[in-house]
Amino acid sequence: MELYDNPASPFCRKVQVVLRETGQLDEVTPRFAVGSPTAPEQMPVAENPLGKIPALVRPGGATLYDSRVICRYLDQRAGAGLYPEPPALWDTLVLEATADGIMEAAVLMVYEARCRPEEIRHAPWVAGQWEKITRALDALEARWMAHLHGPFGMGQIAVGCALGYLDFRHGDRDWRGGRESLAAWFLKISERDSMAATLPA
Ligand code: GSF
Repeated sequence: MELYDNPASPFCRKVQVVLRETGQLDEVTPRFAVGSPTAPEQMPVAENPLGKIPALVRPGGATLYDSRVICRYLDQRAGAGLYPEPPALWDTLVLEATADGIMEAAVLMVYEARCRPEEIRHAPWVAGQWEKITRALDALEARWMAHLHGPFGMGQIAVGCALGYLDFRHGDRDWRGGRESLAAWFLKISERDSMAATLPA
């Protein structure tokens, strides 16, 4: 299989962590891809019409995107159990969606600065993205710590990748302030081999 990938992408990192956690790293050949909505030339637009990464090309099967589909596929393929059976599944999926929402807002903030000319940038829109992130972080701190400290699975992987991306791209914004439990949990999960081997770059 071929994986369109970039080490700076938090969505690609989810897939890279799952590959390591499920022992499938050797089954995937990475294909470096870089781009944005305004520069899709080097993105796998033939494989994913949305022009986004990650995208997993499978011989004899449809290309898979987005990261949630790829992670679920890799987990099932290995029988690894990163997604539990219902009803626990619904919590895992909501937690993954929350983490993905943090990543999406954080990536849009980067694109606003990178893709949009300075004179038409809109500060309230950027502030609104950061508000989404802070609300989601507050929800993690207030409601999800028991789950995060529970059995390891896709929810923990996704949240770990989201927090790592905040450090990588928005390190000046102090997401840890007032969220001591989440910060301590992140320190611990960052020590896992799969997380340490996939630091954003
Ligand atoms: C989001 C992927 C995405 O936005 C997923 O895979 O879960 N919901 C999708 N990827 C970014 C790269 S990034 O992680 O910074 C991407 O491909 N952007 C190009 C674009 O045109 O938005």
